[in-house]
Amino acid sequence: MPFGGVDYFQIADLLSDEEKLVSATFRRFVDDEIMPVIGRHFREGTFDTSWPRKLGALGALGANLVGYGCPGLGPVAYGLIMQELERGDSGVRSFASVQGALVMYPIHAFGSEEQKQRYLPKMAAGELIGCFGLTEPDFGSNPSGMRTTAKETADGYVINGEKRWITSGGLAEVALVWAKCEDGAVRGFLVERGQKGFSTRDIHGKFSLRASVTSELVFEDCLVPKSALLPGVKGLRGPLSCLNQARFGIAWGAVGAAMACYDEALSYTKDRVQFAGKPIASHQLVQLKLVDMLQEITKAQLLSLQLGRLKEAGKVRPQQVSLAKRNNVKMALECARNARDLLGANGITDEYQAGRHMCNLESVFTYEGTDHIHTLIVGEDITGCSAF
Ligand code: TGC
Ligand code: FAD
Repeated sequence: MPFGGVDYFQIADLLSDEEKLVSATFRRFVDDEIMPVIGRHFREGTFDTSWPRKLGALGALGANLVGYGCPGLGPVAYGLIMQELERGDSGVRSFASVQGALVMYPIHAFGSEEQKQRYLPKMAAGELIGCFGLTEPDFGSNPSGMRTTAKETADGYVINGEKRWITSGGLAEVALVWAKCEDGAVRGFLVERGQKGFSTRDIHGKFSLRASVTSELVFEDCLVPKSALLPGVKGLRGPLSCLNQARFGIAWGAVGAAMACYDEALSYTKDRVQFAGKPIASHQLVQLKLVDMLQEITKAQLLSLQLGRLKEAGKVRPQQVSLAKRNNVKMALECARNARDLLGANGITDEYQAGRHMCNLESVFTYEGTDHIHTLIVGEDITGCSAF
């Protein structure tokens, strides 16, 4: 059942049969393959390296791209995949987002035919992992200030610089790295693991996204061939257009995490008894929290669906994607915090999901444009005044 039974307004009736089937397929996958092991991976801080191929076999990687081994699904089906994956864990959705929206999409949209043939089929199958290096230690919200450079020589480009907070960095065989060329223009380069002068270091001690690999990428006089350059895009528009794709998936994904928290809180409060032998679900203040969660989830489901239909019709604007990412992530974080509260002390253990989702969503609130940055993107759109 799409929306996993959290469908107060029969929104599933607005989906096509194909969209319902895709949703059900990934619901089963998450129940069978993610839920039994995610608690352990989160606790141990490990990413399950069997996931990429399993996700690839089901068509989750670059699901909305056409050709080169990609399934060519519509945006709503793609969004439903992200929703189901993030119902499992934001780290699993992050892996799929980065692979599909941040690495495969730009290769598909801006790559040479040779690059498409070389990378896309293997990436779609989950046989080759990619990462996206935009953020630097001193340039997160403002990537235009990046210090990583690419200098053209007779043999290719020499890249120098450092990227930080890069999802899948330590796993990736290919890194899409954004660097400034001598003319000041930002360009994308596909740098393969093993290239001299390129190394990665994983970041440890995370409270959040513990079942996802997050790394630094270091480039020290790293010479890449001319064929490593993404030929089809120049300027910050390149990486920012990838972010539109990934933010769209996050807007859907966050609703999945919220639904998992609501489901868990609803069933817990019906079982947990306090005062006069009554379940805590019978108290008005508890019902208020449950109803607030359901109400906000329902609004976010409708927002994502209309965002998907606009994308399908080729009418979606980046600012609309920003509004949806901002609303849905904030909503999911609030749901996770409320669910954690309703679980009492049990909510702080990893025997339950709410605490894990709550910690994960703190990253989702920050990455792919912080809540503030999306506020300012929409603020500029409606007022015409830039407030960055
Ligand atoms: P600005 O001067 O506004 O624009 C520069 C050029 O880019 C174009 N542009 C866009 N193009 C496509 N899509 C968009 N959303 C675009 N926004 C702007 C713009 O038209 C212009 O093009 P041109 O041809 O005229 O040069 O740029 P700015 O430097 O003022 O920056 C604007 C700002 C602050 C909104 C942008 O820098 C921003 O979005 N910052 C947030 C950074 C961010 O989100 N980083 C995410 C890193 S990746 C990540 O977090 C992965 S997490 C793992 C996972 O997804 O699961
Ligand atoms: P900063 O930009 O320093 O922001 C700190 C605070 O200042 C925030 O509250 C922010 O909203 C606020 N702020 C900044 N500027 C303004 C302003 N003008 N007005 C108002 N408030 C402002 N990046 C990648 O390139 N690839 C990845 O794969 C990737 N994966 C990530 C995975 C994880 C788990 C995390 C946590 C991050 C990842 N990132 C990745 C980086 C992410 O995109 C950045 O963390 C994010 O863009 C914010 O940058 P920052 O952390 O430097 O924060």
